[in-house]
Amino acid sequence: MHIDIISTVPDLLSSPLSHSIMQRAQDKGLLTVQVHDLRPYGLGKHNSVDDYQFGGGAGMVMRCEPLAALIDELRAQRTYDEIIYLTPDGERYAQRRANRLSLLGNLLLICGHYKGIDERIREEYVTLEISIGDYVLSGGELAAAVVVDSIGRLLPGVIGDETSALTDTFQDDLLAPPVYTRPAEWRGRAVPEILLSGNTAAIETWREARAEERTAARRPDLLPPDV
Ligand code: 6GU
Repeated sequence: MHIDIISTVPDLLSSPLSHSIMQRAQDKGLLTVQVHDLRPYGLGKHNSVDDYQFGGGAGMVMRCEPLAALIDELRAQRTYDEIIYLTPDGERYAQRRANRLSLLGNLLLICGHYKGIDERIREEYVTLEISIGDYVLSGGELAAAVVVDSIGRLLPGVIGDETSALTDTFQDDLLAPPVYTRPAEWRGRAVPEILLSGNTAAIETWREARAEERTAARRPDLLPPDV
């Protein structure tokens, strides 16, 4: 998979994408991520990428021309399966979307700043708009890092234990059950005995029950409606 990211603050993206699992995905050649600085495409001697909004109101809007110039340049090199704009008024991001995106080949992510990007860029180029939750970030970069991480770890071969991504919280609309490692007793707290029993069927039943219990307590919205 190849992911291009357009940003006015590319530095914000370098650190999260160059650690542990993201780095492993890239080292193994399973994922390539390229961050493209929008600033050189800005207008005038200050390379301006934003302007006041028509109709008045606080906050600047990112102009069409710099974005269009960079997007056109990138599209001349690749065909994108999705052109994604990260925005708090986008579709709420969840595991289902991460799963689907992880099956694609080329993605282009656009990070906005200020009041966002001119609506006409969304109409002209964007095929998918994503929000990572109901709160406002100062720019799309952290959201883009979230999206890239959530996709990257799903690519076959990225995570060592192939089954581990499948048992994640949310992967079957349930929160994950509690997990334990050594020592078997710590500060008077014992690990649930069943986990030491070696009875894999009983352990699986126990984990399912704990997952359902935890989901009912913390995220009842994830459970199917009562009939
Ligand atoms: Cl994708 N962008 C910004 N700026 N804020 C957000 C967001 C995205 N998702 C939630 N809040």
